[in-house]
Amino acid sequence: MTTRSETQTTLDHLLTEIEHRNPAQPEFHQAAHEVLETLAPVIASRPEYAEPGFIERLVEPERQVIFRVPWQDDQGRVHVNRGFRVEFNSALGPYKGGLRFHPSVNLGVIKFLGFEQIFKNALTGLGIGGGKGGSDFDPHGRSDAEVMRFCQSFMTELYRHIGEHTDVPAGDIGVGGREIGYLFGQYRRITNRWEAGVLTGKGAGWGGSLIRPEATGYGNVLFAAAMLRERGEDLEGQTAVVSGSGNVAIYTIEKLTALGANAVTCSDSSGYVVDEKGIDLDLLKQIKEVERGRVDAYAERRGASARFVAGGSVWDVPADLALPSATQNELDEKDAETLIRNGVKAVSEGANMPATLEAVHLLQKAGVAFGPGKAANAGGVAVSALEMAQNHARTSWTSQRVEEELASIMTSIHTTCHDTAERYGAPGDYVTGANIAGFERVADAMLAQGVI
Ligand code: NDP
Ligand code: 2IT
Repeated sequence: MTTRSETQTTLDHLLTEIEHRNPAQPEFHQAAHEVLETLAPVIASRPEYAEPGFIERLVEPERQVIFRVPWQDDQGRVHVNRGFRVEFNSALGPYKGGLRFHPSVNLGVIKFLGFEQIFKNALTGLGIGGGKGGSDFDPHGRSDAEVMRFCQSFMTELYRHIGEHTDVPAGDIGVGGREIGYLFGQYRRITNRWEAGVLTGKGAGWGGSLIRPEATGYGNVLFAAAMLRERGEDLEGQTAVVSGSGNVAIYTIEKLTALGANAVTCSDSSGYVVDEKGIDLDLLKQIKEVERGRVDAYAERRGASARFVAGGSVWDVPADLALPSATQNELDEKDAETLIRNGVKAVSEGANMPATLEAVHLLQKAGVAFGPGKAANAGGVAVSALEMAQNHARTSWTSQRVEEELASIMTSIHTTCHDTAERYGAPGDYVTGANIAGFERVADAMLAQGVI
């Protein structure tokens, strides 16, 4: 039996090798680091996990597809973007994970997201493997017709790699209901199949699940509430800062408000809004979901309670809770220090890897309850898996049923992370709990299925 410290040394060597073999992929290195720095106790406890080559298989995607996406804008000019799909691990089920359309997308970003997705999906307890995809296409300022032509071109290549039993994409940054509609239409046209389960996040009238749009945000608030309950508190009367103003942020604010908290901020890449009275969701939804506008328009139309701060950090706003819901590395060490100074009690990640490694360490050291994204934001992919189940049975569930299932999955993820952390000598450390619990489920399936 190897000791924990010998195991950690092996893992540290492996991390160096990962950096060498995957140059210029800092986000992937960071995600691998965050997981591997917590696994020593579990790997040291089972010789099979420590077998040479085992962790090496876990950090190497099963398949990576990169393709050209040419499309024409409304003026007839040709643009060439790059498309990606990283099929990381299918030991537990078909690859499952979103598509991101954002100019910052590159292979390293998609690999970090795919790697996170393996453990997140395992934590849901459902039969889904891990994958992620997207493009460096920027949908901001593009007409519906341009977005449609882009989606059609993207799917004209992607269709051959996906399928309800193979790989099931969904939305992420820049990909919502509109894009899933165009992507589904082109898949159906090319394949001549009504294969509802090939994509999730579809419209409720044509195979989508009720509560899928709300699921990530609602789930994150339920996770934050569970962490607070552990400390003898609840959401009632707590002030919350939320970043982002897209799908995850909007439904995070909605659930916080419904459970009695006061969500006072939202943001986008132009800056942030503080609204002392609490964010007015009807106005935010009108600006973001209908008009596809910017958050400064919210402050302009809301009146005296709200102000817009161009640039700056939303984490400067004092609050009991912080729910980062925009993008990776949006909350750094300095932001963590500010949050701690302002007495934050819990930070729960709606986005994927929004807190840097240094920020996570600081928050945990200060005794702040920290919910890592792979646990806290798993409600979205969990309801995607419920959408697949409904598609398979050719049925649709009521919103009440989906919401009850979501609540029970989030409670179970919280309990699993909490209890696993305790079992491995790290009480209250949800990062360790999530990583080990997700790892155990995937690793056992990989071991049972042989060296492939
Ligand atoms: P949306 O595209 O709906 O919204 C993204 C929001 O984040 C926008 O307000 C956007 O502002 C802001 N944002 C994005 N990139 C940046 C950036 N580089 N700098 C500053 N602001 C930025 O995406 P989602 O709400 O779906 O996703 C948000 C996060 O949640 C992502 O990390 C995603 O991976 C994660 N997530 C999403 C799930 C889902 O079901 N959708 C499930 C689990 C996690 P702007 O418009 O100015 O770019
Ligand atoms: O990061 C994520 O979990 C998502 N973007 C949702 C993935 C999904 O397949 O619903």
